[in-house]
Amino acid sequence: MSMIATQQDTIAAIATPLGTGGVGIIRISGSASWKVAQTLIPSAQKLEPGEVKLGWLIDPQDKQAVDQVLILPFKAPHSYTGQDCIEIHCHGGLRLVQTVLQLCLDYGARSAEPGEFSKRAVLNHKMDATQAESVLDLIHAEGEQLIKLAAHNLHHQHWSRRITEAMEHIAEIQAEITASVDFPDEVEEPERTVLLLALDALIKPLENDYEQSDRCRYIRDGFELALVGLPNAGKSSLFNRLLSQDRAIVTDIAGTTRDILREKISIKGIPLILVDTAGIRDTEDIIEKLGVARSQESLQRSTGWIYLVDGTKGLSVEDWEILKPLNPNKGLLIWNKADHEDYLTPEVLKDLPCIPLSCETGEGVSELNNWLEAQITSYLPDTQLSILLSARQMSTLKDVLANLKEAQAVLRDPYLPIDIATVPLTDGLLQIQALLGLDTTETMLDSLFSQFCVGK
Ligand SMILES: Nc1nc2c(ncn2[C@@H]2O[C@H](COP(=O)(O)OP(=O)(O)OP(=O)(O)O)[C@@H](O)[C@H]2O)c(=O)[nH]1
Ligand SMILES: [Mg+2]
Repeated sequence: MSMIATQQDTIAAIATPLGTGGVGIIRISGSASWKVAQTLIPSAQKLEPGEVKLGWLIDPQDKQAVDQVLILPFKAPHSYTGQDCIEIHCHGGLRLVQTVLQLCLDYGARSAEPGEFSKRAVLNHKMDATQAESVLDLIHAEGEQLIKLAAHNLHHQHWSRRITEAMEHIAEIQAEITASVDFPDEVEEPERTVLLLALDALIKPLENDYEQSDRCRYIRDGFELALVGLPNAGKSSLFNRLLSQDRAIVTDIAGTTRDILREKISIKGIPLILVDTAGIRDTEDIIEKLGVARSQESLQRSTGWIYLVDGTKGLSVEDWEILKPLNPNKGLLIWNKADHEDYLTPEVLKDLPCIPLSCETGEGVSELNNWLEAQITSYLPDTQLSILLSARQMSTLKDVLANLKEAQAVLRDPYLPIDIATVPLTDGLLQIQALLGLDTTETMLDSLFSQFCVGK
Protein backbone atom coordinates (compact mmCIF):
# COMPACT_ATOMS: atom_id res chain seq x y z
CA MET A 1 0.00 0.00 0.00
CA SER A 2 1.40 3.39 -0.87
CA MET A 3 1.84 5.92 1.84
CA ILE A 4 -0.88 8.51 1.96
CA ALA A 5 0.64 11.94 1.92
CA THR A 6 -2.03 13.71 3.88
CA GLN A 7 -1.35 14.55 7.46
CA GLN A 8 -5.02 15.24 8.03
CA ASP A 9 -5.80 11.68 9.05
CA THR A 10 -5.42 10.67 12.63
CA ILE A 11 -3.24 7.61 12.80
CA ALA A 12 -2.81 4.97 15.47
CA ALA A 13 -0.46 2.08 16.04
CA ILE A 14 1.00 -0.14 18.71
CA ALA A 15 4.31 1.44 19.67
CA THR A 16 5.68 -1.40 21.79
CA PRO A 17 6.96 -4.73 20.42
CA LEU A 18 4.27 -7.30 19.79
CA GLY A 19 4.25 -9.93 22.47
CA THR A 20 3.39 -10.22 26.10
CA GLY A 21 5.04 -7.54 28.18
CA GLY A 22 4.39 -5.45 31.25
CA VAL A 23 3.03 -2.46 29.37
CA GLY A 24 1.68 -1.96 25.88
CA ILE A 25 1.61 1.49 24.33
CA ILE A 26 -0.80 2.66 21.64
CA ARG A 27 0.20 5.89 20.01
CA ILE A 28 -2.30 8.18 18.27
CA SER A 29 -1.34 11.25 16.24
CA GLY A 30 -3.48 13.79 14.42
CA SER A 31 -6.11 16.39 15.08
CA ALA A 32 -8.69 13.85 16.25
CA SER A 33 -6.36 12.00 18.58
CA TRP A 34 -7.67 13.58 21.80
CA LYS A 35 -11.22 12.97 20.72
CA VAL A 36 -10.50 9.31 19.96
CA ALA A 37 -9.03 8.86 23.43
CA GLN A 38 -11.87 10.73 25.10
CA THR A 39 -14.46 8.61 23.32
CA LEU A 40 -12.84 5.47 24.70
CA ILE A 41 -11.88 6.77 28.14
CA PRO A 42 -14.88 8.63 29.57
CA SER A 43 -12.96 9.86 32.62
CA ALA A 44 -10.47 11.65 30.33
CA GLN A 45 -12.72 14.56 29.37
CA LYS A 46 -10.38 17.06 31.00
CA LEU A 47 -6.89 16.51 29.65
CA GLU A 48 -3.93 18.80 30.19
CA PRO A 49 -0.91 18.52 27.86
CA GLY A 50 1.88 16.60 29.56
CA GLU A 51 -0.30 15.50 32.44
CA VAL A 52 -0.66 11.77 32.92
CA LYS A 53 -4.14 10.51 33.76
CA LEU A 54 -5.33 7.16 34.99
CA GLY A 55 -8.66 5.97 33.70
CA TRP A 56 -10.77 3.06 32.53
CA LEU A 57 -11.00 2.31 28.85
CA ILE A 58 -14.60 1.37 28.07
CA ASP A 59 -15.85 -0.19 24.85
CA PRO A 60 -18.47 2.40 23.77
CA GLN A 61 -20.63 -0.24 22.14
CA ASP A 62 -21.30 -2.65 25.01
CA LYS A 63 -20.05 -0.34 27.80
CA GLN A 64 -17.74 -3.13 28.98
CA ALA A 65 -14.53 -2.12 30.76
CA VAL A 66 -11.50 -3.18 28.70
CA ASP A 67 -8.54 -2.17 30.83
CA GLN A 68 -7.33 0.41 33.28
CA VAL A 69 -4.94 2.64 31.36
CA LEU A 70 -2.64 5.64 31.60
CA ILE A 71 -3.21 8.48 29.12
CA LEU A 72 -0.41 10.83 28.06
CA PRO A 73 -1.72 13.80 26.10
CA PHE A 74 0.53 16.01 23.95
CA LYS A 75 -0.52 19.24 22.23
CA ALA A 76 0.85 20.33 18.86
CA PRO A 77 3.59 21.28 18.23
CA HIS A 78 5.04 19.81 21.42
CA SER A 79 4.99 16.14 20.52
CA TYR A 80 7.10 13.63 18.64
CA THR A 81 5.16 14.16 15.42
CA GLY A 82 4.48 17.84 15.97
CA GLN A 83 0.75 17.10 16.00
CA ASP A 84 -1.76 16.50 18.78
CA CYS A 85 -0.80 13.10 20.15
CA ILE A 86 -2.03 10.63 22.70
CA GLU A 87 -0.27 7.70 24.22
CA ILE A 88 -2.42 5.08 25.86
CA HIS A 89 -0.47 2.80 28.17
CA CYS A 90 -2.40 -0.37 28.87
CA HIS A 91 -1.42 -3.73 30.31
CA GLY A 92 0.83 -5.60 27.95
CA GLY A 93 -1.16 -8.64 26.86
CA LEU A 94 -0.92 -9.25 23.14
CA ARG A 95 -4.68 -9.55 22.64
CA LEU A 96 -5.42 -6.65 24.95
CA VAL A 97 -3.10 -4.23 23.11
CA GLN A 98 -4.66 -5.24 19.82
CA THR A 99 -8.16 -4.76 21.21
CA VAL A 100 -7.31 -1.23 22.36
CA LEU A 101 -5.81 -0.42 18.96
CA GLN A 102 -8.88 -1.81 17.19
CA LEU A 103 -11.13 0.41 19.31
CA CYS A 104 -9.03 3.45 18.33
CA LEU A 105 -9.44 2.46 14.69
CA ASP A 106 -13.19 1.95 15.14
CA TYR A 107 -13.57 5.39 16.69
CA GLY A 108 -11.77 7.76 14.36
CA ALA A 109 -8.15 6.76 13.73
CA ARG A 110 -6.70 4.84 10.84
CA SER A 111 -3.91 2.33 11.01
CA ALA A 112 -0.46 3.95 10.70
CA GLU A 113 1.96 2.86 8.01
CA PRO A 114 5.50 1.81 8.99
CA GLY A 115 7.46 4.90 10.02
CA GLU A 116 4.52 7.23 9.54
CA PHE A 117 4.94 8.86 12.95
CA SER A 118 8.56 9.71 12.18
CA LYS A 119 7.63 10.83 8.69
CA ARG A 120 5.19 13.30 10.17
CA ALA A 121 7.89 14.46 12.55
CA VAL A 122 10.06 15.27 9.52
CA LEU A 123 7.21 16.93 7.61
CA ASN A 124 6.49 19.08 10.67
CA HIS A 125 10.18 19.94 11.09
CA LYS A 126 10.50 18.21 14.43
CA MET A 127 13.59 16.55 13.00
CA ASP A 128 15.24 16.19 9.63
CA ALA A 129 15.61 13.02 7.63
CA THR A 130 19.16 12.34 8.82
CA GLN A 131 17.98 12.45 12.41
CA ALA A 132 15.15 10.11 11.50
CA GLU A 133 17.79 7.72 10.26
CA SER A 134 19.50 7.85 13.62
CA VAL A 135 16.16 6.87 15.13
CA LEU A 136 16.07 3.99 12.66
CA ASP A 137 19.55 2.95 13.74
CA LEU A 138 18.50 3.05 17.37
CA ILE A 139 15.56 0.78 16.66
CA HIS A 140 17.56 -1.73 14.67
CA ALA A 141 20.83 -1.53 16.58
CA GLU A 142 22.28 -4.90 17.44
CA GLY A 143 25.30 -3.70 19.38
CA GLU A 144 25.74 -1.17 22.16
CA GLN A 145 28.28 0.74 20.10
CA LEU A 146 25.72 1.50 17.43
CA ILE A 147 23.19 2.51 20.06
CA LYS A 148 25.75 4.92 21.54
CA LEU A 149 26.67 6.37 18.18
CA ALA A 150 23.09 6.73 16.95
CA ALA A 151 21.98 8.36 20.19
CA HIS A 152 24.99 10.64 19.99
CA ASN A 153 24.12 11.65 16.44
CA LEU A 154 20.52 12.21 17.42
CA HIS A 155 21.39 14.21 20.48
CA HIS A 156 24.07 16.46 19.01
CA GLN A 157 22.68 16.60 15.51
CA HIS A 158 26.30 16.78 14.51
CA TRP A 159 25.92 15.64 10.97
CA SER A 160 22.64 17.34 10.20
CA ARG A 161 24.06 20.62 11.45
CA ARG A 162 27.21 20.20 9.41
CA ILE A 163 25.37 19.38 6.21
CA THR A 164 22.90 22.23 6.77
CA GLU A 165 25.85 24.62 7.08
CA ALA A 166 27.39 23.21 3.92
CA MET A 167 24.10 23.79 2.14
CA GLU A 168 24.02 27.41 3.26
CA HIS A 169 27.59 27.97 2.08
CA ILE A 170 26.92 26.46 -1.33
CA ALA A 171 23.85 28.67 -1.65
CA GLU A 172 25.97 31.72 -0.79
CA ILE A 173 28.61 30.87 -3.39
CA GLN A 174 25.91 30.28 -5.93
CA ALA A 175 24.16 33.53 -5.12
CA GLU A 176 27.41 35.44 -5.50
CA ILE A 177 28.00 34.01 -8.96
CA THR A 178 24.41 34.46 -10.08
CA ALA A 179 24.26 38.06 -8.84
CA SER A 180 27.38 39.01 -10.78
CA VAL A 181 25.97 37.46 -13.94
CA ASP A 182 22.47 38.90 -13.55
CA PHE A 183 23.59 42.38 -12.49
CA PRO A 184 27.01 42.82 -14.10
CA ASP A 185 26.85 46.59 -13.61
CA GLU A 186 26.22 46.50 -9.88
CA VAL A 187 27.93 43.31 -8.77
CA GLU A 188 31.54 42.54 -9.47
CA GLU A 189 32.40 39.05 -10.69
CA PRO A 190 33.81 37.11 -7.73
CA GLU A 191 37.44 36.05 -7.81
CA ARG A 192 37.76 32.49 -9.04
CA THR A 193 40.56 31.72 -6.60
CA VAL A 194 38.42 32.86 -3.69
CA LEU A 195 35.54 30.64 -4.81
CA LEU A 196 37.90 27.71 -5.26
CA LEU A 197 39.17 28.11 -1.71
CA ALA A 198 35.65 28.39 -0.36
CA LEU A 199 34.73 25.15 -2.12
CA ASP A 200 37.88 23.49 -0.77
CA ALA A 201 36.84 24.45 2.73
CA LEU A 202 33.49 22.74 2.10
CA ILE A 203 34.86 19.62 0.46
CA LYS A 204 37.57 18.72 2.99
CA PRO A 205 35.42 18.16 6.09
CA LEU A 206 32.71 16.40 4.09
CA GLU A 207 35.30 14.07 2.60
CA ASN A 208 36.55 13.41 6.07
CA ASP A 209 33.04 12.52 7.24
CA TYR A 210 32.70 10.15 4.33
CA GLU A 211 35.94 8.35 5.04
CA GLN A 212 35.33 8.14 8.75
CA SER A 213 31.88 6.75 8.21
CA ASP A 214 33.18 4.24 5.74
CA ARG A 215 35.67 3.04 8.33
CA CYS A 216 33.05 2.65 11.07
CA ARG A 217 30.50 0.95 8.92
CA TYR A 218 31.13 -2.34 10.71
CA ILE A 219 29.59 -0.87 13.87
CA ARG A 220 26.27 -1.20 12.16
CA ASP A 221 26.96 -4.03 9.75
CA GLY A 222 29.15 -6.14 11.98
CA PHE A 223 32.80 -7.07 11.95
CA GLU A 224 33.18 -10.12 9.73
CA LEU A 225 35.73 -12.70 10.71
CA ALA A 226 36.41 -15.57 8.33
CA LEU A 227 37.76 -18.86 9.65
CA VAL A 228 39.85 -20.36 6.88
CA GLY A 229 42.35 -23.11 6.33
CA LEU A 230 42.83 -26.52 4.75
CA PRO A 231 40.24 -29.25 5.29
CA ASN A 232 40.31 -30.82 8.75
CA ALA A 233 42.31 -27.98 10.32
CA GLY A 234 39.51 -27.55 12.86
CA LYS A 235 37.66 -24.46 11.57
CA SER A 236 34.22 -25.78 12.43
CA SER A 237 35.48 -26.95 15.82
CA LEU A 238 36.71 -23.43 16.59
CA PHE A 239 33.50 -21.91 15.20
CA ASN A 240 31.49 -24.06 17.63
CA ARG A 241 33.79 -23.22 20.51
CA LEU A 242 33.50 -19.47 19.99
CA LEU A 243 29.72 -19.78 19.73
CA SER A 244 29.58 -22.16 22.72
CA GLN A 245 27.26 -24.44 20.80
CA ASP A 246 27.39 -27.33 18.36
CA ARG A 247 26.40 -25.29 15.37
CA ALA A 248 28.61 -26.72 12.61
CA ILE A 249 29.09 -30.39 11.79
CA VAL A 250 32.53 -31.62 12.82
CA THR A 251 33.97 -34.91 11.50
CA ASP A 252 37.40 -36.31 10.74
CA ILE A 253 36.44 -36.48 7.06
CA ALA A 254 38.25 -33.79 5.07
CA GLY A 255 35.72 -31.59 3.29
CA THR A 256 32.96 -31.76 5.91
CA THR A 257 31.91 -28.13 5.59
CA ARG A 258 30.68 -27.32 2.10
CA ASP A 259 28.81 -24.09 2.58
CA ILE A 260 29.37 -20.87 4.44
CA LEU A 261 27.99 -20.75 7.98
CA ARG A 262 27.50 -17.36 9.59
CA GLU A 263 26.68 -16.65 13.22
CA LYS A 264 26.73 -13.47 15.20
CA ILE A 265 28.32 -12.91 18.58
CA SER A 266 29.04 -9.63 20.33
CA ILE A 267 32.45 -8.40 21.42
CA LYS A 268 32.86 -5.04 23.13
CA GLY A 269 29.35 -4.12 22.03
CA ILE A 270 30.11 -4.68 18.38
CA PRO A 271 28.44 -7.43 16.40
CA LEU A 272 31.02 -9.96 15.27
CA ILE A 273 29.98 -12.25 12.48
CA LEU A 274 31.87 -15.51 12.57
CA VAL A 275 32.09 -17.18 9.19
CA ASP A 276 32.91 -20.88 9.04
CA THR A 277 34.10 -21.82 5.57
CA ALA A 278 34.82 -24.91 3.52
CA GLY A 279 38.43 -26.09 3.74
CA ILE A 280 40.32 -24.72 0.75
CA ARG A 281 41.75 -27.39 -1.57
CA ASP A 282 41.71 -28.57 -5.16
CA THR A 283 38.80 -30.90 -5.49
CA GLU A 284 36.77 -32.62 -8.18
CA ASP A 285 33.65 -32.73 -6.03
CA ILE A 286 31.27 -30.18 -7.54
CA ILE A 287 29.62 -29.19 -4.28
CA GLU A 288 32.91 -28.86 -2.45
CA LYS A 289 34.32 -26.84 -5.35
CA LEU A 290 31.49 -24.34 -5.00
CA GLY A 291 32.12 -24.25 -1.26
CA VAL A 292 35.81 -23.50 -1.80
CA ALA A 293 34.91 -20.64 -4.15
CA ARG A 294 32.65 -19.23 -1.43
CA SER A 295 35.43 -19.53 1.13
CA GLN A 296 37.69 -17.42 -1.03
CA GLU A 297 34.94 -14.89 -1.60
CA SER A 298 34.27 -14.61 2.11
CA LEU A 299 37.98 -14.14 2.75
CA GLN A 300 37.98 -11.19 0.35
CA ARG A 301 34.99 -9.57 1.99
CA SER A 302 35.65 -10.09 5.66
CA THR A 303 37.06 -7.43 7.94
CA GLY A 304 39.42 -9.91 9.57
CA TRP A 305 40.54 -13.49 9.20
CA ILE A 306 41.79 -16.41 11.26
CA TYR A 307 43.90 -18.99 9.52
CA LEU A 308 43.87 -22.43 11.12
CA VAL A 309 46.71 -24.87 10.74
CA ASP A 310 46.44 -28.49 11.76
CA GLY A 311 49.23 -28.53 14.36
CA THR A 312 49.80 -32.25 13.84
CA LYS A 313 50.67 -31.63 10.21
CA GLY A 314 52.34 -28.23 10.26
CA LEU A 315 52.46 -25.62 7.53
CA SER A 316 52.30 -27.07 4.04
CA VAL A 317 52.84 -25.61 0.57
CA GLU A 318 49.07 -25.35 0.20
CA ASP A 319 48.85 -23.30 3.39
CA TRP A 320 51.49 -20.93 2.07
CA GLU A 321 49.64 -20.44 -1.19
CA ILE A 322 46.51 -19.29 0.64
CA LEU A 323 48.33 -17.26 3.29
CA LYS A 324 50.66 -15.35 0.99
CA PRO A 325 48.20 -12.80 -0.46
CA LEU A 326 46.44 -12.07 2.86
CA ASN A 327 46.86 -8.81 4.75
CA PRO A 328 48.74 -9.77 7.96
CA ASN A 329 47.39 -6.75 9.83
CA LYS A 330 43.89 -8.17 9.77
CA GLY A 331 44.73 -11.75 10.56
CA LEU A 332 45.87 -14.33 13.01
CA LEU A 333 47.40 -17.79 12.73
CA ILE A 334 45.97 -20.49 14.95
CA TRP A 335 48.14 -23.53 15.45
CA ASN A 336 45.38 -25.95 16.36
CA LYS A 337 45.14 -29.33 18.13
CA ALA A 338 47.61 -28.40 20.89
CA ASP A 339 46.29 -31.32 22.96
CA HIS A 340 47.26 -33.90 20.32
CA GLU A 341 50.19 -36.25 20.92
CA ASP A 342 51.57 -35.56 17.43
CA TYR A 343 51.46 -31.77 17.93
CA LEU A 344 54.39 -29.99 16.30
CA THR A 345 56.06 -26.86 17.63
CA PRO A 346 54.34 -23.85 16.06
CA GLU A 347 56.33 -22.08 13.39
CA VAL A 348 56.43 -18.36 14.00
CA LEU A 349 55.83 -16.29 10.89
CA LYS A 350 57.15 -12.80 10.54
CA ASP A 351 54.52 -10.08 11.15
CA LEU A 352 51.76 -12.59 11.81
CA PRO A 353 50.63 -13.26 15.37
CA CYS A 354 50.33 -16.95 16.17
CA ILE A 355 48.40 -18.64 18.96
CA PRO A 356 48.71 -22.34 19.87
CA LEU A 357 45.20 -23.56 20.63
CA SER A 358 43.14 -26.63 21.29
CA CYS A 359 39.47 -26.77 20.41
CA GLU A 360 39.27 -29.91 22.54
CA THR A 361 40.59 -28.51 25.82
CA GLY A 362 40.05 -24.77 25.28
CA GLU A 363 43.74 -24.01 25.71
CA GLY A 364 44.58 -20.74 23.93
CA VAL A 365 40.96 -19.62 23.62
CA SER A 366 41.37 -16.77 26.10
CA GLU A 367 44.43 -15.53 24.14
CA LEU A 368 42.30 -15.68 21.02
CA ASN A 369 39.59 -13.65 22.72
CA ASN A 370 42.17 -11.05 23.71
CA TRP A 371 43.28 -10.79 20.10
CA LEU A 372 39.67 -10.40 18.95
CA GLU A 373 39.06 -7.64 21.48
CA ALA A 374 42.25 -5.83 20.50
CA GLN A 375 41.43 -6.16 16.83
CA ILE A 376 37.95 -4.75 17.29
CA THR A 377 39.05 -2.01 19.67
CA SER A 378 41.57 -0.83 17.10
CA TYR A 379 38.65 -0.04 14.82
CA LEU A 380 36.58 1.57 17.54
CA PRO A 381 36.08 5.24 16.75
CA ASP A 382 35.94 8.03 19.27
CA THR A 383 32.22 8.18 19.89
CA GLN A 384 32.44 11.84 20.78
CA LEU A 385 33.56 12.77 17.30
CA SER A 386 32.03 10.11 15.20
CA ILE A 387 29.49 10.33 12.51
CA LEU A 388 27.93 7.22 11.18
CA LEU A 389 26.15 7.76 7.91
CA SER A 390 23.56 5.47 6.46
CA ALA A 391 24.04 3.91 3.04
CA ARG A 392 21.64 6.53 1.65
CA GLN A 393 23.57 9.37 3.23
CA MET A 394 26.89 7.95 2.03
CA SER A 395 25.79 7.66 -1.56
CA THR A 396 24.24 11.14 -1.60
CA LEU A 397 27.29 12.63 0.02
CA LYS A 398 29.42 11.05 -2.69
CA ASP A 399 27.26 12.72 -5.35
CA VAL A 400 27.39 16.06 -3.55
CA LEU A 401 31.18 15.89 -3.38
CA ALA A 402 31.38 15.02 -7.08
CA ASN A 403 29.28 18.09 -7.88
CA LEU A 404 31.38 20.41 -5.74
CA LYS A 405 34.51 19.13 -7.49
CA GLU A 406 32.83 19.58 -10.85
CA ALA A 407 32.16 23.20 -9.93
CA GLN A 408 35.82 23.59 -9.03
CA ALA A 409 36.84 22.13 -12.39
CA VAL A 410 34.69 24.73 -14.14
CA LEU A 411 36.20 27.56 -12.11
CA ARG A 412 39.72 26.35 -12.86
CA ASP A 413 39.07 26.50 -16.61
CA PRO A 414 39.58 30.11 -17.72
CA TYR A 415 37.74 29.44 -20.99
CA LEU A 416 34.49 28.53 -19.26
CA PRO A 417 32.19 31.33 -18.14
CA ILE A 418 31.89 31.45 -14.38
CA ASP A 419 28.16 30.89 -14.24
CA ILE A 420 28.48 27.36 -15.65
CA ALA A 421 29.63 26.43 -12.16
CA THR A 422 26.12 27.07 -10.87
CA VAL A 423 24.86 23.96 -12.66
CA PRO A 424 26.71 21.40 -10.51
CA LEU A 425 26.23 23.65 -7.47
CA THR A 426 22.47 23.58 -7.96
CA ASP A 427 22.58 19.80 -8.29
CA GLY A 428 24.59 19.58 -5.09
CA LEU A 429 22.11 21.81 -3.30
CA LEU A 430 19.17 19.71 -4.39
CA GLN A 431 20.97 16.58 -3.24
CA ILE A 432 21.57 18.01 0.21
CA GLN A 433 17.98 19.11 0.45
CA ALA A 434 16.87 15.61 -0.39
CA LEU A 435 19.30 14.29 2.20
CA LEU A 436 17.71 16.42 4.90
CA GLY A 437 14.22 15.68 3.65
CA LEU A 438 13.71 19.39 3.02
CA ASP A 439 12.25 19.10 -0.43
CA THR A 440 10.13 16.34 1.09
CA THR A 441 10.08 14.32 -2.09
CA GLU A 442 7.50 11.73 -1.24
CA THR A 443 9.42 8.94 -2.92
CA MET A 444 12.49 9.53 -0.79
CA LEU A 445 10.52 9.80 2.42
CA ASP A 446 8.45 6.75 1.57
CA SER A 447 11.44 4.56 0.89
CA LEU A 448 13.16 5.82 4.02
CA PHE A 449 10.24 5.36 6.38
CA SER A 450 9.14 2.01 5.04
CA GLN A 451 12.15 0.62 6.91
CA PHE A 452 10.64 1.72 10.20
CA CYS A 453 8.30 -0.41 12.21
CA VAL A 454 4.68 0.51 12.55
CA GLY A 455 4.26 2.70 15.59
CA LYS A 456 7.50 4.62 15.12
N1 LIG B 1 42.71 -33.52 19.10
C1 LIG B 1 42.08 -32.50 18.51
N2 LIG B 1 41.29 -32.71 17.46
C2 LIG B 1 40.67 -31.65 16.88
C3 LIG B 1 40.84 -30.34 17.37
N3 LIG B 1 40.12 -29.49 16.58
C4 LIG B 1 39.51 -30.25 15.66
N4 LIG B 1 39.85 -31.56 15.82
C5 LIG B 1 39.41 -32.70 15.01
O1 LIG B 1 39.78 -32.48 13.67
C6 LIG B 1 38.81 -33.00 12.78
C7 LIG B 1 38.35 -31.93 11.82
O2 LIG B 1 37.69 -30.90 12.53
P1 LIG B 1 36.70 -29.88 11.83
O3 LIG B 1 36.37 -28.85 12.83
O4 LIG B 1 35.59 -30.60 11.17
O5 LIG B 1 37.67 -29.29 10.74
P2 LIG B 1 37.33 -28.28 9.54
O6 LIG B 1 38.51 -27.42 9.39
O7 LIG B 1 36.03 -27.62 9.78
O8 LIG B 1 37.25 -29.27 8.31
P3 LIG B 1 36.45 -29.09 6.92
O9 LIG B 1 35.08 -28.65 7.23
O10 LIG B 1 36.50 -30.44 6.33
O11 LIG B 1 37.21 -28.10 6.11
C8 LIG B 1 37.68 -33.52 13.67
O12 LIG B 1 37.85 -34.91 13.83
C9 LIG B 1 37.90 -32.80 14.97
O13 LIG B 1 37.42 -33.53 16.07
C10 LIG B 1 41.68 -30.15 18.50
O14 LIG B 1 41.91 -29.05 19.00
N5 LIG B 1 42.27 -31.26 19.04
MG1 LIG C 1 34.32 -27.58 8.75
